[in-house]
Amino acid sequence: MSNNHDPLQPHSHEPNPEPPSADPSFELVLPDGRTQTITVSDLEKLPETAAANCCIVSTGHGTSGPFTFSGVTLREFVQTYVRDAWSQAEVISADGFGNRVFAAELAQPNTAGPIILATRVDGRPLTRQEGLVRMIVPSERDDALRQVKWVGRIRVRP
Ligand SMILES: Nc1nc2c(c(=O)[nH]1)N[C@H]1C(S)=C(S)[C@@H](COP(=O)(O)O)O[C@H]1N2
Ligand SMILES: [Mo]
Repeated sequence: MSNNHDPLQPHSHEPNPEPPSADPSFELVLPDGRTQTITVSDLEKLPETAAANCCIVSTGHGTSGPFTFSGVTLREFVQTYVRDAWSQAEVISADGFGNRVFAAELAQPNTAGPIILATRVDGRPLTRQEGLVRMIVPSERDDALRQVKWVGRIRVRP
């Protein structure tokens, strides 16, 4: 994927199998522009929520799952770190793949399960290759365009 491609715009369905780096830490950009590094152990200090029956539906590559992913909900994560009012979070990987989540989506959790920052799958730690830290959107059933592997930056917009 080219470097000048906007990661939040629609992209090809060709999933990248290789992590862009070895370190699963990511950058949090707060609404006032300050930044902070978030590690896997920071996430593991927050309440853990499981989302069962999650499938990764890849166009042209078949479906994998169902999996039970677990980690902190994106809602609790943002509530822990962000004090200011916010409207949306851009969840972006260093390989140029990303997705936007609106605050309103988190306020009304989908019956399929909440959006989580997954650190575990089926009760064991997620490997870096598998996407650690991976955003999981259980309501997305016909594509995997929101299932962002290797979260590298979460920018929370005012
Ligand atoms: N960072 C990142 N996340 C990504 C992608 C990618 O290329 N990079 N591809 C997406 C697409 S199109 C698919 S189908 C799934 C593939 O997930 P899998 O590798 O677990 O099968 O990851 C999604 N998340
Ligand atoms: Mo895909």
